Amino acid sequence: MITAVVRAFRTRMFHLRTCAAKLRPLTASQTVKTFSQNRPAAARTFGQIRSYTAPVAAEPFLSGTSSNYVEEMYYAWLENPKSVHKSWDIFFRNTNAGAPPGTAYQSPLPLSPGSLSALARAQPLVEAQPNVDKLVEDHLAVQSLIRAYQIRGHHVAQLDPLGILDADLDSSVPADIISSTDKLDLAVFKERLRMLTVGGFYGLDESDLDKVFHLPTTTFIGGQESALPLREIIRRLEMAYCQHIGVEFMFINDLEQCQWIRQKFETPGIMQFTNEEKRTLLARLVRSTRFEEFLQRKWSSEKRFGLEGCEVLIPALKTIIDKSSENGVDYVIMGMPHRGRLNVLANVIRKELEQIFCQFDSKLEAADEGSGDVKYHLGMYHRRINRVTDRNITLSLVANPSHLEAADPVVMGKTKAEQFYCGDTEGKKVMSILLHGDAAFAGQGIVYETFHLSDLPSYTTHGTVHVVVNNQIGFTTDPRMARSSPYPTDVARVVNAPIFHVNSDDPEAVMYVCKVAAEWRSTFHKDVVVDLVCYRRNGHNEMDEPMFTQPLMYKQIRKQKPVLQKYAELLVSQGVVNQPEYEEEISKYDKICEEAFARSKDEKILHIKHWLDSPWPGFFTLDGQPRSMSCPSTGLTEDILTHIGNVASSVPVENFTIHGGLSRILKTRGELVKNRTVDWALAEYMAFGSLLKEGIHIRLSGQDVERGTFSHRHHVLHDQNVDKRTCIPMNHLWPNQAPYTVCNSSLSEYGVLGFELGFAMASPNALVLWEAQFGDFHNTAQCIIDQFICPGQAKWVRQNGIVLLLPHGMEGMGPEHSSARPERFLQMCNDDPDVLPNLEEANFDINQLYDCNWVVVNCSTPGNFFHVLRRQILLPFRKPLIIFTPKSLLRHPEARTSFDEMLPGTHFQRVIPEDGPAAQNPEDVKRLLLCTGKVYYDLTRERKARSMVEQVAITRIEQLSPFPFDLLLQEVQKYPSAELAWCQEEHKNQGYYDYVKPRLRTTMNRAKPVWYAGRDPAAAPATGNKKTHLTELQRLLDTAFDLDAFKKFS
Ligand SMILES: Cc1ncc(C[n+]2csc(CCOP(=O)(O)OP(=O)(O)O)c2C)c(N)n1
Repeated sequence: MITAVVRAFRTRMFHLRTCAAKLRPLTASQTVKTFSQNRPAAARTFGQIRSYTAPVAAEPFLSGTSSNYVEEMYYAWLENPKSVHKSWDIFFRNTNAGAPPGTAYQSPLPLSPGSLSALARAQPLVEAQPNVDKLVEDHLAVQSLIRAYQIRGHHVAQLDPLGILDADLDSSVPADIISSTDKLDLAVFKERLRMLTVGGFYGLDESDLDKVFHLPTTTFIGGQESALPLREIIRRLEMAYCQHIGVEFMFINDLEQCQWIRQKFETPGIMQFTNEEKRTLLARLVRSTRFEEFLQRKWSSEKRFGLEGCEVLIPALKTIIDKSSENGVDYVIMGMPHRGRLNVLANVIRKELEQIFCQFDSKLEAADEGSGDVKYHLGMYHRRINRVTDRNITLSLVANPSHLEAADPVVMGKTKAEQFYCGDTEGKKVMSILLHGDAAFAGQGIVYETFHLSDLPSYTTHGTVHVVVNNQIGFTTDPRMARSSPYPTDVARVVNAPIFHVNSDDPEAVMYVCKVAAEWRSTFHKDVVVDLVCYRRNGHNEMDEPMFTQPLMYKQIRKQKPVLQKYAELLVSQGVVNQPEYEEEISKYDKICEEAFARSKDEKILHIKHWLDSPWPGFFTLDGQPRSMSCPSTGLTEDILTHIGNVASSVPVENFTIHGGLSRILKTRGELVKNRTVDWALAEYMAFGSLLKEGIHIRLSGQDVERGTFSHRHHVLHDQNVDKRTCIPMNHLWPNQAPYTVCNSSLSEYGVLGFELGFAMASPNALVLWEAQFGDFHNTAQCIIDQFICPGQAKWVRQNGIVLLLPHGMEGMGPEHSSARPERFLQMCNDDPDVLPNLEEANFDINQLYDCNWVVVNCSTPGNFFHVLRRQILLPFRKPLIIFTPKSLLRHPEARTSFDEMLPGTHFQRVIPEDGPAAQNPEDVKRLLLCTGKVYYDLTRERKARSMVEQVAITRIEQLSPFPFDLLLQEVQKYPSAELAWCQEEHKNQGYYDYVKPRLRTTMNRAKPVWYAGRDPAAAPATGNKKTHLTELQRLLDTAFDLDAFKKFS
């Protein structure tokens, strides 16, 4: 049946096309060319419009979008002949009646506005010979015109409150829309209309302005009407797209989403506010404005990065939150830069004002350890009732460094985690809002990386609302020097996020846009951008003189009436509030500030802890201390080890065909388990699997982590016969285990590491690991390492237990694929190289861990890797853990650990002492070689080859930082006659030497020199030449075992 209808329709459409094929076509050149006239910014006037009348028979009339239009009409006509314009009705009737091509059309009647009813009286004249060409062209022109506004209307919207800059950095008016800068200047408007219509772009003429045109289904400007006179069509398009809101959305390749947006902005009268809403908006503006004024009055010489010029940000955020709360969200996680941050804390998050004010008192002593941070970087967590919706809402502002946009992925990661832990799989309860500056949004690559996480299954937070405080300046730099894209927001287009530009001096337009943005997010669960085009009333900070660099802009700003004043005047003129009510609102808030200020003077101490963005209830004692200062054994029972090993070497689902090569790998694993040993992959499996049993969620993310860059892991099995069928055996270990997430990430380090750090923030009861691909690729995430991981606790009190797995090793693979740059991590450790800690202290090792900023290890055995992963969770506090992981050791036959070293009672070994013949007769040992990681295997092989097992002892430092002073002191004392040498495969200015040497000297009270056996200093981390690599290796081994090597220096 359906097929028959479709066939009939196709035949009819073919006939329609044939009828229309004789009509004069719109040419390709007409559609492709851009008709822009460049004009100075201040004068968007009407330029010469090119006329397109030359007939070119380049394409049949009814192809492409033109035919879509006719088809659309035809469908509508089939459903209801009255729903289309009379002329189309006639056309389709004539066509169906078999009228020959070129004769089916009849011109529409010219109508003046208000005479729509005349249309209904039009009669079909099958036998008449209408001006078919013109009619069809006119309809298509009107459709194109509507589309042109939808696509390009934002280019002429009045977005700059100062009226001097174009938000899109382009002063030209697109030639296919009618708009003028000054909507009130009717003369200008008419002139533009005349130029565009009369013989202009659309080939319409003035008489067409009063003709009625059927509206396509791709517009909502008609409201209840399905047809409008052209003049009214243009007016409504101007109202929808060229006022104070610029809607950029036509790049979105989803019809439903485009329709949704059109409906939100085109429907006549849709932007309505009740008096109550207007009064709330005014009150919020009062708070926002008076807060900055209060700070300015009290601390006129303090930097606060005030919001003046974008005070509307506060009601904007509150509207987004209100609307989202109404739609079911009860947790909002926010990230933002410096600008307006204190105001957001005070008026959006509702941090107690006295807590904010006392941050301005530099004499207050900090109660917490660490260096703290400036007041406009601190985070915050607050739960309260949303007054508009009467629902509970939790707001969290993530602490951030000065590095603009660096917090973006962190916020996303934290949001993802919060969603994960409350089972919010669609982002209906937890959402994120990210604030940006215009210069930073356009300039910082992390913005792009973060956008690219937004729709990936293991990273999506189901839509972020981005708000750009677009004050049209970045410090002193003009946007024309700061970006190559028209808007600072263009980066969002890559993920099909709609972008709503809005003039921030029109608070109601801002509120409307924010409401739509929140609705978009809750409807489609995708990102959306609100671009608040505003200005910055002061310099970059309150001390800065902006007139040095932006004299004209700032002359204009001096004249600019503050938005609060403008809006108050508007509401007074509308009778929504009266002047005394407005003044009362102001004095009420001023009083609140004054009272809080008085209370802030009573504060004796500054508690950074009050500024935590992610409290971990129950993990610490009530006063924030660890519940113990010890760590239980990290070993496991034989049963558990065997069970995990068996699952790791099998396929735990039925009818699942794995690759033959993988079968062999699993078989080898099975044999290892039978032999009660583990290799690297199995050790990791055992650590993860056992923690999952204990209810610890594990998330491993990074490039190609599912298989493992070196093809050793294979945590996700792929059915060789069924597309996309996978199995994660780790999730089949125990009946009530915690979930295991393993996810290949996008090819990003900065974004993904930031994301995982944010994920790890949310809960202490999860092991979150990020694995770098290998070598020094992690350095593109350096900002996350330097700004968050290394100093995070010191700056913001928040602990974080993220684990970085950094494949490292000099194996002749060239400069970038070799070194994970241990020197960088070690150089940032906070332990003092020159001071020997009190080694007698109880729980010395745990205290050391508690005091450090992060833990750096390089394990030489799979067993130790297993223990350190488990220790990470069994410790009563959280520290970032940096692990240099091996490459060749993954398959090295000697890099195996027996179950015996993983049983209950066993621990992570910070140092693995020599246990061979040298250790039996330590007095005879001539040299104690200290090393870390894989070089140990080269050294033992060489020592054996040289038969020096009694003369040379080799001890491994597995935990580099905090430095195991206690264990090394024992080692050094054990070999009284031995020279001490540090051996590493890295170059001398890299690796561990500079870190280890002073600490070893301190350990033995500088009694002996610490010699060096390793590669010479170098600029690059490794040679790209395999032979050179081997020569260098042999040279360092020669030095390590030449007992005369250091004589010349002593
Ligand atoms: C990554 C980074 N580079 C440079 C700076 C120094 N800096 C601080 S604010 C600023 C200008 C930011 O402009 P914009 O993003 O437009 O925000 P606005 O200050 O205008 O609100 C710059 C360059 C920084 N904080 N972070």
